[in-house]
Amino acid sequence: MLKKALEIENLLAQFELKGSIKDIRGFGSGHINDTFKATNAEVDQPDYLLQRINHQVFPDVGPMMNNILRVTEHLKKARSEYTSMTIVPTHAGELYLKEKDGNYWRVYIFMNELVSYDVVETPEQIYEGGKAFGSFLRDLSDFPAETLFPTLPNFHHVPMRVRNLQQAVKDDKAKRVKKANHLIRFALEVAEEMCRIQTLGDAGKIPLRVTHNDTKFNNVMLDQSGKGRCVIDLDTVMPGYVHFDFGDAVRTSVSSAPEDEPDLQKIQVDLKRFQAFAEGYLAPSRDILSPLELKFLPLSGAMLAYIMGIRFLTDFLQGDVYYKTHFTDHNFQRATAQLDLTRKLLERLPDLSQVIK
Ligand code: GN1
Ligand code: MG
Repeated sequence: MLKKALEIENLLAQFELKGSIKDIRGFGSGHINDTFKATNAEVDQPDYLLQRINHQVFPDVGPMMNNILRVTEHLKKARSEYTSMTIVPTHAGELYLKEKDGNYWRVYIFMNELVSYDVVETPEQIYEGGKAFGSFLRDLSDFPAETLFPTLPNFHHVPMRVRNLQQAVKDDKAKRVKKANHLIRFALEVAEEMCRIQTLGDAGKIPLRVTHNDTKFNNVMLDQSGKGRCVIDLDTVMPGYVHFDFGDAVRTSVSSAPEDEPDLQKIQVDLKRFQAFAEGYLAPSRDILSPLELKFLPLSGAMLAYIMGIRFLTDFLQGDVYYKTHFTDHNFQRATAQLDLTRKLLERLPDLSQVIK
């Protein structure tokens, strides 16, 4: 629920803001946190992004914010062509505010001159976004990954996600298994194939790196000329495999259809889009990746579409308890789209591998 404007103003007054706020409104399309834009009355002072952190999903707000601070500071020092998010502390010097009612809030500087796309439009934008994500990986390759707090342990762990799905099927809490049977069947059919990258990781054959873990395309900001400038939404930055970041960006850029597209005909794997993304991502990062990491990049898009597909499906079966939904069956529609994309990405695997080669 949106708090009354006055309450939000009081809340903002506890942060180190410059100027004075003239307007506050809901912002963005995230599925987890509540986001607002606070506009400054003074033109030469910044606008701000205010977020209420969903602490059901993120129980350890302090360590999470500490990860974000350390990573953004490292990125700013990397002196690359990219910028990074800036946390605005409270007057008490904290990275977030805990209210008496138990809510957690934080503030960032709003990047007015930059834009992001829920559905990315051109190969040039895809290349630029890919390059920004690839640079993120490279610029953090000298950061000690093991010192980051595991904000959401096993976040992209496919075997665990499959077990959660199986449990939700067994419980059938919302009495929706019948409706979703065809999706469950497909999900279990491809489960083994989808576990391959995790198996390599468990065997120590691919390294843990600092990864973003939520590289859907609306988490990269481009400037007015279309150049990639900043990777945002660092809540899930923690140790992971390159495949998590490469795959989530492939999932959200390879087709011109949105994540919850109801018309499956519109979900297509466009090789030109894939190539633009891969070229962008690998330009800054190719040199740090091992042959085995490179070899499994083509499979990673299907893996991330699969992870999202079964997470949406699990949430649907549990009665929509995790993601924000905008209509009845929204999670069902999302799961249907993401599992359809999984199947299509698996069918095109030989072509994707050809592009990476
Ligand atoms: C959630 O915060 P947001 O909306 O970018 C989710 C991601 C999913 C994404 C699907 C913490 O991200 O893992 O990929 O929705 N984040 C969390 O759109 O669960
Ligand atoms: Mg997020």
